[in-house]
Amino acid sequence: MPTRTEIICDIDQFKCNDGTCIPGKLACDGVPHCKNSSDSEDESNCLVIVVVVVVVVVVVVVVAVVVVVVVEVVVIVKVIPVLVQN
Ligand SMILES: [Ca+2]
Repeated sequence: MPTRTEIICDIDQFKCNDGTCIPGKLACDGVPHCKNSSDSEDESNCLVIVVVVVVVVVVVVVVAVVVVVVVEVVVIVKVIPVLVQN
């Protein structure tokens, strides 16, 4: 039984469907780099990556804003009355 050699790309590389490894920075740069590909897979699914990054950034910002608002409300409700009484 013949054995298939699995091509393993480095962690900073993108693996094309034909097994070719290209530098990761060439993926999603708007230029097809996978040679034997009709659908230039190094340029597909890029929108999904962008959307995921945007969603993560939005979630982080929203959480940060909520934390700041909660801290400010706690200061206003708990700390200021104590300072005013003293
Ligand atoms: Ca590319």
